[in-house]
Amino acid sequence: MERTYIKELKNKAGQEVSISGWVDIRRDHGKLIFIDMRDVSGKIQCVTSAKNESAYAATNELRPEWVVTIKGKVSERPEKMVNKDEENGSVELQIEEVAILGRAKELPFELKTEINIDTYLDNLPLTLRMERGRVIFKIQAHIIKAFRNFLTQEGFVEIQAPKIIGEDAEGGANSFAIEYFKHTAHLAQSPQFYKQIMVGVFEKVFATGNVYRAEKHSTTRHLNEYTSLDFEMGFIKDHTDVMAVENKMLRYIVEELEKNCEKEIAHLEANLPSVPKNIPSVKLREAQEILKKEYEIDCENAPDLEPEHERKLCEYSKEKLDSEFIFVTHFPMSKRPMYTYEDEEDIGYAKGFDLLFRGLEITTGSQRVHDYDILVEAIKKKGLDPEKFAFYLQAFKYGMPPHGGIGLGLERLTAKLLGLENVKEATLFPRDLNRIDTLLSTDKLEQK
Ligand code: AMO
Repeated sequence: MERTYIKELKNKAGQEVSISGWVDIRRDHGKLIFIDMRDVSGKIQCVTSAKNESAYAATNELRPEWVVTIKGKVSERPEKMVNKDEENGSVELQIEEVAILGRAKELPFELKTEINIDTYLDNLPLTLRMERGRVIFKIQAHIIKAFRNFLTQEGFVEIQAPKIIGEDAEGGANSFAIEYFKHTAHLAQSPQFYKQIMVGVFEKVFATGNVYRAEKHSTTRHLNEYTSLDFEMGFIKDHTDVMAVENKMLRYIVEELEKNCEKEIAHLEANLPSVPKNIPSVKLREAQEILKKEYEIDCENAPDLEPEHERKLCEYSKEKLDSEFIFVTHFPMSKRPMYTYEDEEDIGYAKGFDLLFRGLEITTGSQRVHDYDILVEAIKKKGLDPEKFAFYLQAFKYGMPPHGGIGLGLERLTAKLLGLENVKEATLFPRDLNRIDTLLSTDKLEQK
């Protein structure tokens, strides 16, 4: 008999079906055994009674997480047993035959139990099967899909940027060095150079891929490997064109989640934001004035925002500007990478921005320098050697349009959209200071 996906069962009362999946929960009630079965599409309650000897004996063997095929008849539940909260709450499956496809050892804990984050991370191959994990990563898949769809519709071409690079793209210290035959290479911190180079080919490009940061922070917002959603576009007037595309893209992503993930969002009790048509934007210096006036935080002349400042600015934006998003522009050039374009009308400050959402920076973007000579000078000004950037510089040597783009942290966006406290909850297999799947032994690290 052909397999029926569990979500179809509500329309199949009276029919014989065959379903396959995992035993989610088993409950014994006197002479009845109830098995909640789970597949990728949903859940269904299956039942057998001691009266059906062979079915009862086969069902009696089953334990949580065993993988089985069950044949049986779908029946309407009696009125008072209908569970309106469940998709298949009006039906159940009367078990006739059970075939075991895969057995599971005894679980270390019940999948319904509340567990702390370390236990959750130690047991990911199992804990990701819990409803919460399944829901979070299903929504995340929709975020990436919406990012792709939106940019494709806008005429951007998807590119794959390399993850092994020679020199560190951002010229910073936070890169992992790796052995590369007889050489030292680095893991990419961003697709920055390659997306810019590809503007010279396709004008508008985007990439979704893993990037690596050798940051020794152990916080709720830092990962050592994360997914960067990047786009880069040519022929812009200035950074505000880039901000406008990001604004429109965020509206699209939220709309798509509302359309496609209603149940999942409800399960997490998450509140999706409304993304304004025009996300408010302030210069860093204006932001600092606001922090002083409204919150008595004295940070004028600081080159960047501290996490507490980001939280307060978002609070302000929500209350006073009716937006959970706020752009902060014009950071000092000294704090921005060498490819950042300086504002001719505000010398010393960048035509670049951060986007803050619900208290956290989720994006950095800017207009880029596209003139070869100016870029060489900018590299030197940062104390870097243009020779080392010769490969990247070819793009500029041979003609580039004014362009700009963004990098958006997928995990930070997911966490903030869904109200998760830690970005690790929005990362399938998080890598941090102390963990690559399993906890790293400090002894081993020291021996190396
Ligand atoms: P930046 O370094 O600001 O900019 O990174 C862009 C966005 O990536 C996310 N992010 C992180 N997420 C989790 N863990 C981390 N350790 C981490 N570091 C950064 C944040 C951040 O806003 N090349 C530029 C982008 C550009 O200008 O196009 C860049 O990478 O959400």
